[in-house]
Amino acid sequence: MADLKSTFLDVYSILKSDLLQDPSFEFTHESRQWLERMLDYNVRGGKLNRGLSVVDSYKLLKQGQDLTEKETFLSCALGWCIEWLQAYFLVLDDIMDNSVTRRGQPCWFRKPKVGMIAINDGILLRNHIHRILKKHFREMPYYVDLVDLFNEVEFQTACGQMIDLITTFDGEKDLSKYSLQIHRRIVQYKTAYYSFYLPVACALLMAGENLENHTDVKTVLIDMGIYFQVQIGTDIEDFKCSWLVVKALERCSEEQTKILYENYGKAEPSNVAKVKALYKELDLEKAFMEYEKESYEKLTKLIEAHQSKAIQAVLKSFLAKIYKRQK
Ligand code: DMA
Ligand code: MG
Ligand code: MG
Ligand code: MG
Repeated sequence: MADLKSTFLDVYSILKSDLLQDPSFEFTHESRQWLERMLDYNVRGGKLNRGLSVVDSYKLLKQGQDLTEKETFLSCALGWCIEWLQAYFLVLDDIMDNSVTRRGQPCWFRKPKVGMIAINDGILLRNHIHRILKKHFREMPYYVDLVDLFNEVEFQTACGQMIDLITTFDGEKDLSKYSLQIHRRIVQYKTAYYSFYLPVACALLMAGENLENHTDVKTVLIDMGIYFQVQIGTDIEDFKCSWLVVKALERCSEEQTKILYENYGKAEPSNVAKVKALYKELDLEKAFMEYEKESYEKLTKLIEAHQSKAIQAVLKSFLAKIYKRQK
């Protein structure tokens, strides 16, 4: 595993150096320096789970056969395209959410001399995905499908961001429009497509599969993405339509509903503390554990019904990773 990660990082260096020498632009020392710093900060700095899972999934599809050097390089490059996609969305998301930190560091737009230049950096990150695909995959029979896949998933993610943003800040704070259904829709579009479906879809294309024959795989992965997304973080302060708040709304008495309406979405620690105390009173932790157990069992059944053992292995490895992460 440590070995895979170092191979993966080596591929990053190659992709970065390609982009820093892109012949379509006349780089100066300054522009090259800016780009390198921007990429190292926003792309390389993540946990890399999504990117690495392309390589893992591709290996599982090859059923233990050793990957050639080229296959390793290409699967890492696709993994990096997902990391680039995520970096692009996060750089812009932090501006829109007015966030302060990301991965324990200041958000990119908060860095001195960056500010709103971060918007253009986001656009550049988006363009890099297609430059990487063109450079390394243009000759592959699955190139068109790959480009289409990235475009589709980007569109779905941007739509997820839209419904997240308009649900959260529609002029006023209105808890009455929050429901489990809206929560699921937001999470499905905003994160499940790019985090769960995209890595496996990339691996399937590399393995020569037609994605149209794998809609069942997509369904399971999107379900997984939805089931295991319970956001805690600063959801209370940010007035997010989270699983916890919709569950709380379901269980609240009239009195408790009043407390929730009065305190949800406020940054004051005393307001946040009241919401947390209410969650405790409503025993939401137990409700979540039950929900997690049920969804785990449901997903396991779905996976075991799949006709291909190799694909079962890919899906099970995803499930195992996510299930552990929540513990
Ligand atoms: C981030 O969503 C969205 C994408 C598409 C990467 P978010 O604002 O809920 O997440 P975070 O809490 O990480 O900013
Ligand atoms: Mg955010
Ligand atoms: Mg956001
Ligand atoms: Mg969040």
